[in-house]
Amino acid sequence: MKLIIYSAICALVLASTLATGAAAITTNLILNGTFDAGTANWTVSGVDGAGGIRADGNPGNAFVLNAGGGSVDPEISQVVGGLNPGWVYTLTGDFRAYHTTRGPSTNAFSVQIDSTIWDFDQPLPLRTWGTFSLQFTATAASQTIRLIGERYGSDYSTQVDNISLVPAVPEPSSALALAGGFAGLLGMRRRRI
Ligand SMILES: [Ca+2]
Ligand SMILES: [Ca+2]
Repeated sequence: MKLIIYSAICALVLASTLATGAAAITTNLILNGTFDAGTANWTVSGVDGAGGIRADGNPGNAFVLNAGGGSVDPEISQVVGGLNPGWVYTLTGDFRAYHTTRGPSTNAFSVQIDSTIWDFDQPLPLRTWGTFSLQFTATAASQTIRLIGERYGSDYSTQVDNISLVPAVPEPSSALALAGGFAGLLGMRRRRI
């Protein structure tokens, strides 16, 4: 009887773990993170005519954060809903130094979530795609994600694509490792009886 209960608990934990892992790769809380729909769902601020949507993304459309290098930094932002306060989330995206006359440079690109800022160095060399990634703990059900270029008075434009925001739960590989662990425990339990 004990073995049956133990097995049932293992099965429940395993099913729950696998379900959570699967959700991690399917639910992107950012809308139009690929820019396939142009600037839909995004608010654009401080971007000049040398910036905006371009078709040479990774792939398809992507957004170029460009301004004149002055005090107003070019940015796009999106208010993300559906967050669970207290949960940890992972924000990722592709980015690269875009214009040929300047950069790549350090601290030329930032992500700001409400009042917290993460600075990133542009990938080397020029026009090589890289990935930025950060984790944060949600403090409200809805928060504002801002992607900002030409930071701190610089004139180093950045192109962004494939923006994703998902809960930072175990990846499917971790879930499978856990499944292996549970199976091993079950086997040990059986041998002892
Ligand atoms: Ca794209
Ligand atoms: Ca510029």
